[in-house]
Amino acid sequence: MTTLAIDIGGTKLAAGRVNDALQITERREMPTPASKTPEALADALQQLVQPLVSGATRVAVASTGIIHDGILTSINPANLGGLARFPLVETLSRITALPCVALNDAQAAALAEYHALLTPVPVMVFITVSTGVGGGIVSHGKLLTGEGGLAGHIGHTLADPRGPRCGCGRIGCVEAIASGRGIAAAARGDLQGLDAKTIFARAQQGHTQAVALITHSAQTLARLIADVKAVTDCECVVVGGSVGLAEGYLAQVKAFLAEEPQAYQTELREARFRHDAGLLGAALWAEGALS
Ligand code: ADP
Ligand code: BMX
Ligand code: ZN
Repeated sequence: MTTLAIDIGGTKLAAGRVNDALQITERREMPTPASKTPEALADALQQLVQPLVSGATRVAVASTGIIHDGILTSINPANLGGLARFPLVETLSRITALPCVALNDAQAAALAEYHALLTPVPVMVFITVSTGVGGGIVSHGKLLTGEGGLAGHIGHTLADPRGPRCGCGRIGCVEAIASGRGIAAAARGDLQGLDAKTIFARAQQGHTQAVALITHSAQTLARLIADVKAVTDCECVVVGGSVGLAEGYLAQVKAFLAEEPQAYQTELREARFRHDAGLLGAALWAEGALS
């Protein structure tokens, strides 16, 4: 059976064909449209999946946003070009004429990473540091989605009451500081207007402000992880997303977490499936939901 898996992020759209051995046989990527209109996203998805759809028997979507009853509702619309609501399952069923399931991107990645653990643990938490900061919790083999799909949205917990306003409406969320968008928004002077990827490159060259912005992100993430440990008593936290997987980032997070009291320590790992965790998690979810 071939699953057409799709990952909708705030910066990029990815899609691939996933076989029964959970291998991605073909993979495509394109930028997420920076448009408020649902039509722009539907058009982009059509272009993305059209070369992959033949021979697939089902569609599985991992998407940024709260996913409930097949509908995407942004908690932070700024991360999705201002798009607040999108009929995800209806749109992809129409485009592909296949049965379709959808879940949040970080929840999907959590499922895949849990599946990849060599030794199962009672509680594992996945965190993506990407356009936003997302999370997924697996407890005793079960992914927590919540009744309305909100479970795991730990990027919207408080990092700093004097921090910037988050696109979700709260002040000082972890996401507003630690995410790729948060890093870029805090940049001043010669770094203003640059994206997080470029700011990481400047930090590698020793740019003082760039180094400080990344350090602030890593410290904020370490504090979040200590909070997550206190809430879930997880055995490990797996980190993904392009910021989370950037060279040297997790080492900094580890160093900041080591400064916290012993009770808040937990094992930190990079996502084994790297940038494909969302695609593979969606395919796994489809196995349970559609077979
Ligand atoms: P999405 O949020 O669409 O899932 P990513 O996981 O690629 O996508 O995260 C996008 C964010 O990561 C952007 O803020 C981008 O600037 C940043 N980014 C992309 N590549 C890198 C990199 N190599 N190093 C650091 N940051 C990166
Ligand atoms: C935001 C929120 C989450 C998502 C997280 C990471 C929106 C549109 N998204 O907190 O649902 O899991 O970003 O998303 O409200 P990504 O785009 O960085 O992968
Ligand atoms: Zn927020």
